[in-house]
Amino acid sequence: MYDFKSIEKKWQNYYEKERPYEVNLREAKKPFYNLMMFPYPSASGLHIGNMYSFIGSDVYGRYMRLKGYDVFEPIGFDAFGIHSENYALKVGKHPAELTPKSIEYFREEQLKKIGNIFDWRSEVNTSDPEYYRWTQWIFLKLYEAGLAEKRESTVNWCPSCKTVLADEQVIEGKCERCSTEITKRQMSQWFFKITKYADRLLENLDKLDWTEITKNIQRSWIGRSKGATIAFKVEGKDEYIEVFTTRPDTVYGVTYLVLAPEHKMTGSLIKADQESLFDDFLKTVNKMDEATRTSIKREKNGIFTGSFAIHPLTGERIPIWIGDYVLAEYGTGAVMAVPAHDERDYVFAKKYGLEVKQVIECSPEELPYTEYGVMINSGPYTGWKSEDFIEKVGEVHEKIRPTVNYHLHDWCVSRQRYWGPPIPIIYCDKCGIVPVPEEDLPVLLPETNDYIPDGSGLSPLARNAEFVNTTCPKCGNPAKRETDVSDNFLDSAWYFLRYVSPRDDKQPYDPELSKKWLPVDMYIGGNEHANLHLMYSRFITMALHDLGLLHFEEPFSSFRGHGLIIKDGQKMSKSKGNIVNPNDYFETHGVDALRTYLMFMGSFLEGGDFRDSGMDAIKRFLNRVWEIANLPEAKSPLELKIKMGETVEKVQYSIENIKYNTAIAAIMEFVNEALKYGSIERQLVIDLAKLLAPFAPFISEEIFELKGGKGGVLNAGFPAGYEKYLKLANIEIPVQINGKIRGKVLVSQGATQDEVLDVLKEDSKISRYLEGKEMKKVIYVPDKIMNIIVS
Ligand code: ANZ
Ligand code: ZN
Repeated sequence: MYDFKSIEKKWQNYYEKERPYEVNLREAKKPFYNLMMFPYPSASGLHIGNMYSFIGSDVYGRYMRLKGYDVFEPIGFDAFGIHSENYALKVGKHPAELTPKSIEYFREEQLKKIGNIFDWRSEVNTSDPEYYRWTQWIFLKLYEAGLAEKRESTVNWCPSCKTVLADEQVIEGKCERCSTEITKRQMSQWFFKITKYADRLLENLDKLDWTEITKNIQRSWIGRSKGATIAFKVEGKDEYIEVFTTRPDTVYGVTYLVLAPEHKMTGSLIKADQESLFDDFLKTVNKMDEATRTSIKREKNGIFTGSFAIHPLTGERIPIWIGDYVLAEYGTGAVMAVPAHDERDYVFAKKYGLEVKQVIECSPEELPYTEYGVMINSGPYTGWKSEDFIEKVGEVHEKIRPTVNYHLHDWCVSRQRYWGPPIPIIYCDKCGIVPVPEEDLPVLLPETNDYIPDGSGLSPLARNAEFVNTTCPKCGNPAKRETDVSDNFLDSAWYFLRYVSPRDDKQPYDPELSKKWLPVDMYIGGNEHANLHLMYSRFITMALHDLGLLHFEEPFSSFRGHGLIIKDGQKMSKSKGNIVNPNDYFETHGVDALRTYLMFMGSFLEGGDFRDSGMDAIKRFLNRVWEIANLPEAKSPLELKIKMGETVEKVQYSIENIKYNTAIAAIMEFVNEALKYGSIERQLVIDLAKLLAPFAPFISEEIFELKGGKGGVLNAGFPAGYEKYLKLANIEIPVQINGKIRGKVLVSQGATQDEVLDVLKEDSKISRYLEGKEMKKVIYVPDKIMNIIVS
């Protein structure tokens, strides 16, 4: 049994003092930037999910270090913003007081203990003025480039967090932070024009080495949809209703139009006798989120406006309806309904007795028939194929215009909160919107006890006269500061740039170092950030690139999204009382066992089920490793070297493909094999320590040292020299001695007679028959059989 407590303590201290894996950022020869998602100091400690992510990322970093790369693995704290602030509010503490304490605990009691090869010199804290000064600087750069704009819009409002949120922060209609149902408000807010980058954000995905699932989440969020805009004239008025459709080939099947209740024309179209009905309708609709409204399953509701439109191709009268399944923010906020070929229109039409007109060939039982097909009842286009019509849609009719639509909206970045970087803008009666001059940055967040959000739609900073009142940098007259702070996700959209030069007070990042280290080589983290942090970071990087401030436009060359942990088959939650606290296991099983178990319990990319029995089994496995390390030293048989050779290959392949569990399984197999012998060669033990080092750093360091290694196991290079045994492992050659088969040897195809002889002499079973004898004759049939006559 190995004494994990004292061993782990010893090596934790060694890492802290000797820092064996620190790299010189300027001089490194083989830079490899290994990034993980820095945590929010927003809870009483890092939870097991954070650890899972950090360890899985560190396994990769350690492996690359073993492979001889200068691995830069920084860490920091996403300490500004609503995450930390909500936690502080919950426990009734000032965020400025609580956050540094949380950071201290995360760093000293957790992150420094888990054995990651963190470079603590690069630690960043987004709430530090030396950091957020540059967050504000980035805001100004975007503003100068016309990518930041203040505008009035319908925005998401969290009644509990008392702030607006970006679309990405509304998950199934609820606040990403506190799970409160969001409502809509009409407010003037700062937006970043991420939609200008929609195409590039989409197209670049094909070039990125990212987990497919993450790319697909982004693809559907960007939601590029090709179709057409068609204008329908309102009967008796000189006004048009525009609709967006992906199926212009069904235009002859339109039997009514549907407007979103929030559509700007509803007021003028609705007939007086329908007005009170409409008001009630609007109230119920406002309570529903997007997903519910458009769900195919839900019953659809609507009201007839009493007005009609004219079909642009047939001249028919088309009733105009208002329906809850049409969204104001998508397309034009109005649809042409084709009940014969669209499911939602079909149920709506059936419910309200509206006409169903078939225009794509199919049998009537198949309605609603939503596939492409041959167009029927479609005037001059009858007989056309849907695809052809869609393809040529720009040419068919002047009232049908080809259009591309995106689901992605501009990023709303204002927050009516205290704990964030004040948006560096000044409002002057004379000069209008005036950006704070760069040399006046940072706009410091004032220290105040008046920081609780009040829900008024203004930040608590608006109550701080000393902060608000300033002078206009342009004309010197009295002026007022913007009082909103920027979104937390802006802080984290550029932190990976800051890591290379975190104390630079002249610029956000050192250009020389950023050239050398960026873009990030490997980023590992949770997929829940696919549309949030990962999308925003890509956008900010592209924008900075376009401004000539970065040499690359994609921040993360490789990204791997990992799975989630469940406990005993169930989702972990406070209410279920099944939360796993990592620090408990540091005491009972050790960090090495926890790390190894987390990586072993399932495929890292898919997640796994945490069971205490599994922890026990891993502890026993590490004890067996320890046993091997303490076996007497002696030459090991060829089989075991071949086994090691195979293990080296499996571990390499598995880690590179983030199949950590199969890497560990291969090491276990080797350990079981090795324990069959009463002794082992020193080199095999050293190589075992190396293979285990990405997963179980401390026991590996100890074994490496025990066998005479110095300066850290990861600095000793990946195990090598097994190719010759592996080559030998390719085919089996039976060995006949004096006419009797005495065994088989493994050789590579095409091995020469001498090579086969060398191998069979190392085989303990066969070599018995040769000992003390003279070889009279050797006949080798290549790749088939070896005949030896001895006397
Ligand atoms: C007529 C039609 C006929 C449609 C048909 C579909 C099938 P995606 O792919 O998501 O872009 N639509 C347009 N704007 C909408 C809105 N604001 N709220 C709800 N639905 C809206 O979907 C585009 C299709 O969704 C459009 O094509 C429109 O219905 C509907 F056989 O137009 B279609
Ligand atoms: Zn909230």
